Amino acid sequence: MDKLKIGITCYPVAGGSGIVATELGIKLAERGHKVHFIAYALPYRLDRYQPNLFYHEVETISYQLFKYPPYTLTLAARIAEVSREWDLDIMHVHYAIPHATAAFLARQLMTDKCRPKIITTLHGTDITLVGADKSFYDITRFSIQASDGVTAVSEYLAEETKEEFKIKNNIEVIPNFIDTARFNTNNSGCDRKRFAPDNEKILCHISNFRPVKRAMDVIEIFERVIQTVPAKLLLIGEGPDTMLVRRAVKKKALGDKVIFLGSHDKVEDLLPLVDLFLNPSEEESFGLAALEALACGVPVIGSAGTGLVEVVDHGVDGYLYPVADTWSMANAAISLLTGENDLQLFKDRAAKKAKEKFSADKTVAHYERYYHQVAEADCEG
Ligand code: GMT
Repeated sequence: MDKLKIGITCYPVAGGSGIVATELGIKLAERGHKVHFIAYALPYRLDRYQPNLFYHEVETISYQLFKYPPYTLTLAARIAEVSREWDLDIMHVHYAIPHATAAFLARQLMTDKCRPKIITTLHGTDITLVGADKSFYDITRFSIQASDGVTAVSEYLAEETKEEFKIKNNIEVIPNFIDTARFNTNNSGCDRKRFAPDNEKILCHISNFRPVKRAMDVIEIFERVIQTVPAKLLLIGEGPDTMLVRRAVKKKALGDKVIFLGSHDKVEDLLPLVDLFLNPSEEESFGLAALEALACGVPVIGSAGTGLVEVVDHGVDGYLYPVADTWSMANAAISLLTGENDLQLFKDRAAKKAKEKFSADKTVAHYERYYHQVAEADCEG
C-alpha cells in the first residue's frame, strides 16, 4: 500500500478523542506514513522523537481588540501552510467544529482546491451536545458536509449524526481501538492492599467529571453496593462535578471508602487491580474509558441506549441498564461481586474481547483503507 502524507488535528489533551488521534498518528508513522500533527500544544503521548512524526504548533494570537483569540483562523492558516509545504494527501481532523471548519477554510486558501482531502472523525460530544446547540447547528452540518470523508467512532453516533443533521454523506464507522501492550491484565506491581487492605472489592470510575458522565450516579451505586459487599471506590479524573461528588461523599460519610486520585496519566497501572468499572453516562458515543477497563480485565456496568452497547456486551463482560437506573446497576454489581466464578468469567471475557475485537492493527488498517479510498476519489472542487 502506498505511503501517504497525512495531517492530523485534534484537541491535544488526555480526553478520548485526543488519545485516539495521537495513538493513530503514532501507529501510522510506524507503518511508514509521514504524519504531521497540527495543534495548539504537543499532543498527549507525543513527547519523544519518533521517525515519520512531525509536530507543527498553532500559535494563538492575543491582541487588544480580540476579546477571544481567533484560534480557528490561525489553525486554518497553519493547516494551509503545512499542506503546501509537505504536499499533504489527507488532512484528518478530529471533531467537526472548529477543526473541520478550519480545514475547509485552509483548502480555500490553496491553489489546488482538491488537496489535501479532508476527513472528519466525529467523536460524540461535537454532535450530541455542542452541534445540537442551535448556534452551532448550521456550521457543524456545513463542516461535516464539506468534508471529503466522514467517520464516526460507533454505529450509534453515525445514526445520531444522520438523524440530527439530516446528513447525506456516507459515514464510515471506524471503532476506537486499544493498545493492549499498555492496557492488559498484567499487574504493574501496584499492590491491591494499598487501596483495599482488608481484601475489599475495588470499584472504579474514570472520567472528566462533566455532568454528562453522571458521576453522582456512581456514588449512589456504590452506596448500595457497600450495604452488601465490603468495597472501595477509586475515582480518577477531575472536572466540573468533582466538588459535587466530594460534598456527597462527605455528607454520606463515605470518606474512608472513596478514594479521589485526581487526574492520572497511567490508568493502566491501576485498572488491573479493579473488580468493576462504573460508567453510568447520560451519553457516550463510544466509551474509550470502558474499553480501557475491559482490556485490563475489568467488567463494566453502565448505561444502555448509548454507544456503550457497541463496547460492552450485556451479560457477557458487563451489564447495561437505562440511564439513571442506579438500582439495577447496583444490583448487577452486587450479583457479580458476590459470585466469585461469574466475576472471573466476566473478567476473562472482557480482556479477550478487547484484544480480539478492538485491536490497534485492525483499526489502523481500516483507516489506511479509508484514506486511500478518499484520496483516490474524484474531486468536485
Ligand atoms: O467524553 C468526553 O467528555 C470526552 C470526549 C472526547 O473528546 O474525548 O469523548 C468522546 O470521544 C471519545 C473518543 O472517541 C469517546 O470514547 C467518548 O464516548 C466521547 N464522549 C461522549 O460521547 C460523551
